[in-house]
Amino acid sequence: MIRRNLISIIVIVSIAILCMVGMVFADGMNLVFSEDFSEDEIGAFPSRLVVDRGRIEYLRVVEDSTAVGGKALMIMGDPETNDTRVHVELPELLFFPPVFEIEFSLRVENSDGTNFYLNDSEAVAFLIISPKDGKLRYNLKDDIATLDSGWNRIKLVVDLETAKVYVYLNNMDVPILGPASFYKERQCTAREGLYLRYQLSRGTKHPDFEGEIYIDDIKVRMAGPNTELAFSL
Ligand SMILES: [Ca+2]
Repeated sequence: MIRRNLISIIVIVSIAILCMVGMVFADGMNLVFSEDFSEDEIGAFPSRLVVDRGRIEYLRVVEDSTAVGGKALMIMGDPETNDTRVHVELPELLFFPPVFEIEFSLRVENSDGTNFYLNDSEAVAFLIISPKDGKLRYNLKDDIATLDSGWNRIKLVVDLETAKVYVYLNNMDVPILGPASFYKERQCTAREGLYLRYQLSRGTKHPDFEGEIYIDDIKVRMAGPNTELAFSL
């Protein structure tokens, strides 16, 4: 009787473990970073992003009833400094998977001098996305889509192994671009220290740039069986 109970327990525990493993690997992508600024103080710097260069008047969390959780990150071009910059560090993993997704919401009031960069630890740019005159421009060359005047959802699917990227805008089923090459056909050799940078240029070089954008609901997902494990270490 005891033995039969023991076997039952082992079977139940095994099924439970298999179910959990199945959930983790269901779509092969694990959420490793999520930020909607709802925990941040209004009028403060974003607490979980890294502010490289920015004054609080031009870079801060603001109240926004149309944003997820009622708050968003405002970034504006600063007439006194050449760049307002903030970045999201991609998690450093022991076994960095080759494919990852970055998703965020974007609302553009004025796109002057605005670019988003995917950089490595040595500040080499692999990807430059620019909201420009109501369009989305890829790697400073081609306009790939028209932005909505309200919130837009942008997703980048990046494969470091093949050095290719897919860009999605609002419709997450069909990419608007891809597979497309990295900026200047670069390869990504350094997999540690990758980051996505939001940058607005202005300062004395471009005093007429009055860029103003809003960012919200940033999510980073990574593929591969190591992701969950590495994050629990
Ligand atoms: Ca939000």
